[in-house]
Amino acid sequence: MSGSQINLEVENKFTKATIAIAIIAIVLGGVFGIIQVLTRTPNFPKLVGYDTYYLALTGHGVLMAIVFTTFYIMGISTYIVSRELKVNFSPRALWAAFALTLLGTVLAAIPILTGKANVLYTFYPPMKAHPLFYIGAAILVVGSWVYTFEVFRVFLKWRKQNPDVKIPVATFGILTTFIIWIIATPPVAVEVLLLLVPMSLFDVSVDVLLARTLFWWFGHPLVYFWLAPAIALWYYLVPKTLGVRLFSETMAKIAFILFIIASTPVGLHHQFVDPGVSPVLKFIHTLFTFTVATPSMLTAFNILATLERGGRVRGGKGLIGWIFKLPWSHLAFAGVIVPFLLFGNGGISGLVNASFQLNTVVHNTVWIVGHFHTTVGGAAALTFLAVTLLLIRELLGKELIAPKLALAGIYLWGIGQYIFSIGYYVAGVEGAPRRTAELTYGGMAPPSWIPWLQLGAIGAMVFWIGGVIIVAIIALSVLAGRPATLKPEEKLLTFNYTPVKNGNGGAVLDNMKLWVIVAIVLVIVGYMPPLIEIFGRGLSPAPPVLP
Ligand code: HAS
Repeated sequence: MSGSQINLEVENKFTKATIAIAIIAIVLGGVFGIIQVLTRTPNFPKLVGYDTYYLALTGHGVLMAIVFTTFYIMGISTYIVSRELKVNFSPRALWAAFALTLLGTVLAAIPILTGKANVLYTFYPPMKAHPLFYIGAAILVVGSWVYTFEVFRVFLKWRKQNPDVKIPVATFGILTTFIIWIIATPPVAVEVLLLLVPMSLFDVSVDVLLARTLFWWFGHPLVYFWLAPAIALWYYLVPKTLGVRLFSETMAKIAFILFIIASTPVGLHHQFVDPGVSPVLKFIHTLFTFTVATPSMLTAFNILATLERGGRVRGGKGLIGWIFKLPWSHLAFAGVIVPFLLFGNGGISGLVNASFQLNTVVHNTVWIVGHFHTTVGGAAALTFLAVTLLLIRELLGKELIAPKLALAGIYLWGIGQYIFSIGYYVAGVEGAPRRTAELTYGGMAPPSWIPWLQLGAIGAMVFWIGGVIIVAIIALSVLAGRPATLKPEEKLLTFNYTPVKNGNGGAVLDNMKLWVIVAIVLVIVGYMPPLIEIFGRGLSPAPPVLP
């Protein structure tokens, strides 16, 4: 059905089910998170032994970076696209995607939780996990593909009925998310199915450089799979909570287009220190990396300009007076602005990572951990949790049991992550490694690391408490929240879109086929040379080892 009003019963059920799984994942992942940060911090309580540390680290990475994000993004995408386009999703496709993604998650979780997959979320060979881990991961990806094609089908159906109507910005962001996903995931499926499943089942040796290159072909665009839905929510909610228009919808769409075309041919920036890939190719990926940083900076400008517009309509004067007029105590506003500010931190540290020379200083240090907790753990995860708080009222029809405490949780998360990242940035530059249970090296490590690692741990505890508060309020409001009485102006997540005809310039921006073709060409430019180099030299497979 499509048209002015559609029945959203199936879509709403799917959104509730997927976000419920996502919240369970972040709770489990959060338990692992606090265990690992306390255990690894010098002079802090060692909660677990080394083996369990790597079980927790694998569980934390997989549950947070893959399970929480994938389920949440499928849920919120369905909510947004069905409302903006007023086209129903196929119940069969939605529930098939849900079942496959959940099956894959459970199959991968069994070896993780039983300590038979301590390979971390990047599962680099030659370390090998139980076959179920890889088979589960592959099924999860297939489930997400089923969902991806359903999003495309809904969009194409809408496009056929509305050939010259502008694509609404939030839906444009969701399309961006899944175009990136469908371009980036085939290589990791090849790595898992053709290299890692045979390795785990039959001890087949694997060329490590080939496996890592296929993984990072997927691994960096993965971050924009996480980021694009969060940015789509920022573009929608920031102007909505301020009662103004987004500074520039055109700029927003250009940002999403740059994400589509430049987010994949960058993965070698995770392999700057890998031998076997020529510096020229690494440099080309660096150029693409700085290209894909541009849409985030466009987003920074677009959101900041919208904030200034919102502050000035509230009487803000002078260069910075408008900042103090913004509704900082408004839950929805805080829920998108704190992640945005965290992304200011995480994005800039990403540019350091991407700088070839600087990367040799920060690679495999806790600097990287500071970077990705303020990006996926800040920009994306906190946006998703904050929007979940809003959905309690607007989708479940229940009041939050303690909205002011939820607001405090959002700020605690933001402040804690800043403290965490600063501690880890400094310790990282001094050389403190990531992914290690032990950091003092039996007293031989530089003592200067210790206070910064401890500052990081204090920050982690602060943002962990913020997360516990937010998730507790979500759970208790679902269970015991009073029926919500929402005034029309309080309903923010309506995603009501009034069709607007496209002008010529707009039609180019909305030409998704063009951007997909450009993206695929750039992926070929970015990845054929390294693959030719790897295969041209001849593979050097390494026998698998247990972690
Ligand atoms: Fe990254 C490693 C480079 C963005 C996540 N990244 C990771 C890993 C994860 C991750 C999970 O070049 C670890 C993977 C592993 O386990 O090994 N990353 C970048 C670059 C960007 C970037 C250039 N990363 C992200 C996002 C993520 C994410 C987004 C998740 C959602 N990253 C790297 C590199 C590595 C890496 C290397 C490998 C390092 C190594 O050696 O292992 C860019 O897209 C960032 C662009 C963003 C900006 C900021 C825009 C600012 C905004 C807000 C402004 C706010 C203002 C107000 C102005 C340029 C939108 C206040 C301002 C303040 C400053 C407070």
